[in-house]
Amino acid sequence: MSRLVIVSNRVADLKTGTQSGGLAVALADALKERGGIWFGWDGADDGVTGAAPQVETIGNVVRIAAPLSAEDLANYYLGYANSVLWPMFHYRLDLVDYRPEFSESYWRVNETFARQLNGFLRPDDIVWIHDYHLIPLASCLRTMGCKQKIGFFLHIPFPPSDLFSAAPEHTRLVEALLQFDLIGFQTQTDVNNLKHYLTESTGAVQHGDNEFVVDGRSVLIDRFPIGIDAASFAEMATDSNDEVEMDLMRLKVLGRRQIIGVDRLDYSKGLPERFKAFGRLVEQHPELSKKVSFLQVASPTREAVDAYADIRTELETLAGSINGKFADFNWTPLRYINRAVAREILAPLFRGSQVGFVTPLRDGMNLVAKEYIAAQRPNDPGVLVLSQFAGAAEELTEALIVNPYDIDEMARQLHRALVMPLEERRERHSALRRKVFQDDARSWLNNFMAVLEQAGGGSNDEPAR
Ligand code: ADQ
Repeated sequence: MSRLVIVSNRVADLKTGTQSGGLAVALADALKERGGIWFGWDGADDGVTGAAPQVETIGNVVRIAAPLSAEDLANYYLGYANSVLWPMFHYRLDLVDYRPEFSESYWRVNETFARQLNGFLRPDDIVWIHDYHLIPLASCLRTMGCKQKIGFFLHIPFPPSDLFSAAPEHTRLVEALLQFDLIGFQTQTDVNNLKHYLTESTGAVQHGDNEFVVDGRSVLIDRFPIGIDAASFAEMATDSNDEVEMDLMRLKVLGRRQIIGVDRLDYSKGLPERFKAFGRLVEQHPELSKKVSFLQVASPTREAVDAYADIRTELETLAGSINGKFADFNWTPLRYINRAVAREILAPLFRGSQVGFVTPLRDGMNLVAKEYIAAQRPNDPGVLVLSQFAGAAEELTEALIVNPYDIDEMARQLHRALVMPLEERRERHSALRRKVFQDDARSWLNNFMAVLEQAGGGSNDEPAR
């Protein structure tokens, strides 16, 4: 079996690993089985781009942690990746902040990473590159003569052709993408978006359903919806945690039900709309006064980017005004926690909450939706209210699917979730649970690897299949 080489923006901590999500664990397990390399940025903000990376061997896995300078972090990571590609791929051209220095840094950092990684590659390695930070990496490796199979998985959405064509450097980005042998997306919508672009705007010729041939190279494009490690998350949800138990007990004694939301504090997650929908629910249903509360956990990210600072201020104002209007001396309708919470606490909190409220305006997949389902008690499960614009909605069709821009509809579906009879809750949950357990992190990984192993091969000299 070939060695596996994983490249992600930030290299995983392969020693402790426990605090990370199911994805990092699944990838690390696959690496340990096959042997290989995990390459990525070392996470520090004071390095020298291009300086020797830190190389550590753990069993049969080599961890390569590359440094970046503060300037490149500002321009490559916060700049091009998170102020150009992130908004563009989340259909938010209005938030794209394109600057030449961002672009210069993005392409140069990718070239530097390629040069550093290339020295460690063997001819029969299989390379799997993750996410929008690293779109140019395969083309840089190809220029250096790499002929290995190289796959790419995009964790975020891929925008419709019209929108993408309006973005700076779209041609250059797609030319870089076409140097992969396999391009994996979360949903069929994303797959179709790239296919339309290729058909309309490039000379790529489609063969069958998902193969494109460009300049004699074959590229496969397919959907690989990501999953969670459902079994271990479900187990974590049953582990007792004193603080969570006390809080849930208090809610029970008061006859209060809980709606829960958990996100990174990102404008793509639809948080202001969600807060407003909860406010609307409480306003339209006075009988729910003191009977329901909404717990929103939102951890700050990318705060140096203006759009993130703006959304934080907006949420603080909204939370204050909803509580100011509806709270009583013994009831806080909306509890808003502005930091990360350990998974060991999140899992039982999901289990103790009667509604999972997951309403991004646009999301690649959204793992919180799957975690909420995995954490529920099968005999008395809660209800998932899910945005139609989360990738997860393509699979989790038994959730209450909502339009996150429609505040009234969200309030109506929240109410429906809160009063849903046990039998309907069980039926919906058992269908959802089956999917979340079946299509878990491990099966996602195996499916992607199986297709990549069969993919065309990276050589520009070889004729297409
Ligand atoms: P994210 O945008 O980060 O991921 P998501 O899929 O929800 O979004 O994953 C977040 C993970 O972090 C979940 O495991 C969640 O439990 C955890 N998390 C979120 N907020 C937290 C908080 N406040 N405290 C503690 N933990 C928190 C990107 C894409 C998604 C895609 C994933 C995986 O944007 O669409 O599903 O990658 O491919």
